[in-house]
Amino acid sequence: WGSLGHITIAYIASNFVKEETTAYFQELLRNDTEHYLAGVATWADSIRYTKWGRFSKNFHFIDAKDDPPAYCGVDFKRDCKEDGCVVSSLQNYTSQLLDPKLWPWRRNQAAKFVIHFVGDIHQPLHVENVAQGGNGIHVNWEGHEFNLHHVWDSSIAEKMLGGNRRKAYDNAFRWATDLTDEIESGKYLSVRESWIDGMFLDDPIATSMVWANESNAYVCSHVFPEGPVAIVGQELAGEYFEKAAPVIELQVAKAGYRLAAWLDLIVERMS
Ligand code: DCM
Ligand code: DCM
Ligand code: DCM
Ligand code: ZN
Ligand code: ZN
Repeated sequence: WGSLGHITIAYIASNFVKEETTAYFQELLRNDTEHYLAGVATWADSIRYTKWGRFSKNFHFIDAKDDPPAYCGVDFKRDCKEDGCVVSSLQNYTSQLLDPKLWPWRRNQAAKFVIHFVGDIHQPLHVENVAQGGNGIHVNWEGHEFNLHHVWDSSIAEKMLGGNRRKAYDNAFRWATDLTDEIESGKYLSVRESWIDGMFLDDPIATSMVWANESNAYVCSHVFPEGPVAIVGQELAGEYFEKAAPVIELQVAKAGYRLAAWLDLIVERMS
C-alpha cells in the first residue's frame, strides 16, 4: 500500500489493541501519543531504497506463481524467494519481538517491520507474480498512464476518500475512524470474529499464509477478472474502480483488526 493504506491500518490497530499493548508499544517505539503505530507505519518503505535498507526490499511481497483468473493460490515453498518474502519476514520479525535478549533497537525495528508487513500482505498485488505484482502493466487512471500496482496501492483508496492527497495522516485518521465504526457496529461486525480465526503466535507462517491466500484470491476475482492481457491500457477509474473499492476497504479493515490481535498476542506472551 501507499502511505494512506499503511497509516490507516495502523490507526485501526491502535483502536482495537488492549491497554497493555498500547503501553508496551508506546514504550518500545518511544512515542506516547495516539500516533505511536501510525507514525512508523511507512518506515519500512522509506528505507527499502536506501543502501543500508536494501536487504529488506523483497520483504514486502510474495510472488505467487499462479495463473489468474483461471487459478489462484500461494505456496510458501514455491513462492517465497531464498532471501525472503513477506511471509518469512513476518515470522522473522515476530520472533525478534518475542526475544527479550535482543537489543531494544533491534526489537524497535522488528516492531516497525511487523506493523508494515501485516499491511502489505493484505494488498492483493503484493501476493502476485504477474508483471512483478502488476508493476509492469500500464493502465489508465482518469486519463493518465499509471501502473496497475500503483492503482491498487494508492489511486483507488485516494479516489474513495477524496480530500487533499498530500494530507495522508489526516485522511488516514478519518478513514480509520469510519472503518473502526464499521468493525465495531456496522457491516463488518458479523464477520470480524472470522478474521482472527486461525491466528497462532507459535506458527506465524501458517497464520500469514491464510492472509496471503485470501489476498491472492482477489487477484483472480477483482484484479484480473478477465486475465492480465485484457486489462492493459484500460481506463480503471470507472466500473473497475467501483468493484475494487469494497475489496480495498475490506482488506484495509481486516489488516488493521488482525494487526491489533497479533500485537496483543505478542504482548500477552511477553508479560
Ligand atoms: N517509495 C519511496 N521511494 C521510491 C518509490 C516509492 O519511498 N523511490 C515509497 C512511496 C510509496 C511506497 O514506497 O508510498 C510504495 O511502496 P510499495 O510500492 O513497496 O508498496
Ligand atoms: N538503526 C540501525 N542502525 C543504526 C541506527 C539505527 O539499524 N546505526 C535502526 C534502529 C531504529 C531505526 O534504525 O529502529 C531508526 O531509529 P530512530 O527512529 O530511533 O532513528
Ligand atoms: N512489488 C511487488 N511484487 C514484486 C515487486 C514489487 O509487490 N514482485 C511491490 C513493492 C513496491 C512496488 O511493488 O510496493 C514497487 O516495487 P519496486 O520499487 O521494487 O519496483
Ligand atoms: Zn505496493
Ligand atoms: Zn511495503
